[in-house]
Amino acid sequence: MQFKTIIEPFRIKTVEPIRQTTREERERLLREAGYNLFLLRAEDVLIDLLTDSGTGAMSSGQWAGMMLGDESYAGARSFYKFEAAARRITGFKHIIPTHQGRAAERILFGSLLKPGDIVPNNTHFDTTRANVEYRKAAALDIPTAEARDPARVLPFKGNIDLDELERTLTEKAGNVPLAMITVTNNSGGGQPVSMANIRAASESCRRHGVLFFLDACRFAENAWFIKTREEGYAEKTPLAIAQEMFSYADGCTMSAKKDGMANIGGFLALNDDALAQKCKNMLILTEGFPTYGGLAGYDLEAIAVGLEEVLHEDYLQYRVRSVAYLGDILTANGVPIVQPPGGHAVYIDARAMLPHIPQEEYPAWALSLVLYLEGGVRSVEIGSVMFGQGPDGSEHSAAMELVRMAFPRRVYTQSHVDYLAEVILYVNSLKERIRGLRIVDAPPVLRHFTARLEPAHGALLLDS
Ligand code: P70
Repeated sequence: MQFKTIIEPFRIKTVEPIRQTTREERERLLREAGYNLFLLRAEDVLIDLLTDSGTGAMSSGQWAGMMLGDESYAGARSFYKFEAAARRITGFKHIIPTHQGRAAERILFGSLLKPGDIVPNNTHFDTTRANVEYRKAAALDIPTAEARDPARVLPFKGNIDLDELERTLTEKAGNVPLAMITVTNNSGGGQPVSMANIRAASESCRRHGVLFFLDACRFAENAWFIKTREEGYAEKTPLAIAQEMFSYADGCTMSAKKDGMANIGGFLALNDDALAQKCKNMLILTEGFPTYGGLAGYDLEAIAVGLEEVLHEDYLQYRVRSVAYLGDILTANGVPIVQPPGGHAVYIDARAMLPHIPQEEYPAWALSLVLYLEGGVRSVEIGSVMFGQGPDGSEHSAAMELVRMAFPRRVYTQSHVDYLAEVILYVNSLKERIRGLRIVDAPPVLRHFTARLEPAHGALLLDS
């Protein structure tokens, strides 16, 4: 290539205005929302990095596909397209559509887990953990030790700790119906898992007769990191790499709202006939008939096209580069982030940035609020509000206090990211004035979505 700039590999055909608010308005809006960014109206947000889930822009190919949607209740043509697209990548025998990832989790865990069981995973994400715990089973996070050090730069910080996995499978034999690996590791910084790690975890599970599943939400980004970081994969296509990743697993859960490039949808895929039958029976009870699983025919079409587009090399190169672009600016200016930048998001290490705020006062939550207050930017806390509550209601500190800025797919341009960097650097310049919060009111599970908080020291940001 003659030129080094990596461009957005698309042009924009439809635009959606975004709205500036004043700082004064945002101060009021935060108060009214109980200091919880989930409770804001989206139109009061300028740049929305709350999640990369379902927030992407669809391509003209996907919109065209939607017009072909077959809305038949049973046996719709759209289902067979969707099934073929998912099977081409995963190779699994049974492809079961669901309305999103957590429905696939609930159905799988509902069919497999009994009270007292243990599910090892590199790191469970919020709904996955909650769905395991809902079955009165234990969600065991066993990332490698390096993953807990945000500043360390390593190629595959998403890896599962293979020794811990082997020990768990040996010591808890009979109580581990399945083990999982989440690609990429969302709670731990969007970090990839190496092919070698997936293969070894799979072998360990096979030896112990335990099912091995991928939580595959961001499989394409993981495949790209394998291509660019793991020896022996540089010449392989993202599709071939993804196929190899799935070949080591017995099944997967998938949220098509991420690397399915769709606004809604997901699937459960697996090889075992009896388990698939059990899952399909559950599906019919709560989601829908197995050829639509709670989705419209046009959703199935959008996912079928999205699963193909997400593996395009120019897209993946742009995707990972645009996240790293923000990460590089922050690193160069001394803002502590999880290193290296992840596939779908940059994560600020709030404990390192705000050492004066104790974990009990939720430093990452406070930082996410100030980013909104100053710049109209919405991010999400991945820290002790999200992960600090045990199934028995007890309070403990999370492993890390992170603010995740997740990039919706194909939505924001480089100047949006330049603005974002400016906001973050400004907030970094007034970090000493940021104060923590306390929870006023929260539900017993998944509290971050609806909890109400208040500043623990009178104000979120002390006057200068
Ligand atoms: C996110 C969303 C969803 C998810 C995931 C992994 C690794 C399963 C699921 C469930 C959730 C979220 C978090 C904060 C704010 C908004 C949304 N992750 N496994 O953004 O999939 O949502 O389709 O049920 O990351 O990371 P689904």
